[in-house]
Amino acid sequence: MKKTLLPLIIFFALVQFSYAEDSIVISDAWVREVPPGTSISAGYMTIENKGKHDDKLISLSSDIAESTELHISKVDENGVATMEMIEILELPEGESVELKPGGMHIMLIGIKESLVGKDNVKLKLNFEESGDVTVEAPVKSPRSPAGGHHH
Ligand SMILES: [Cu+2]
Repeated sequence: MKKTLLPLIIFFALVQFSYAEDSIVISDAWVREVPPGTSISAGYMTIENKGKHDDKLISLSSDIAESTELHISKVDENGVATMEMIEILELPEGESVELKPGGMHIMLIGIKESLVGKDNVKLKLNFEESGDVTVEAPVKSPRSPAGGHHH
């Protein structure tokens, strides 16, 4: 019994390591270009948990904004578009979550510098299990006003 214990510990240490490396996969990230002087914008992406554990997105930050929150756009019973803050986003094993215009989004509040002419915005996502994941999200100006983010 004693002899088998050490290899077992090494095995679990390796599993833990590889898990932390690539369990969260982020794709299609972008940030909405807004006119200079606009204090808010939004970021979108697909977050996929390819790990072998459930995970949670617990906080967000960006150098260009004073605060960064996860929101979901909703339409209330009077047809008025509103947004709700999501404190913690659950990411069960094998699941993916799409952040897109009209749905869930990363709200950039208190933008410090103009996004016009900027190529990328750095977004840092902090996961309970996987730690920090930094994304370089290209700044895009969507052509279709239907995808607009209303406040
Ligand atoms: Cu919002």
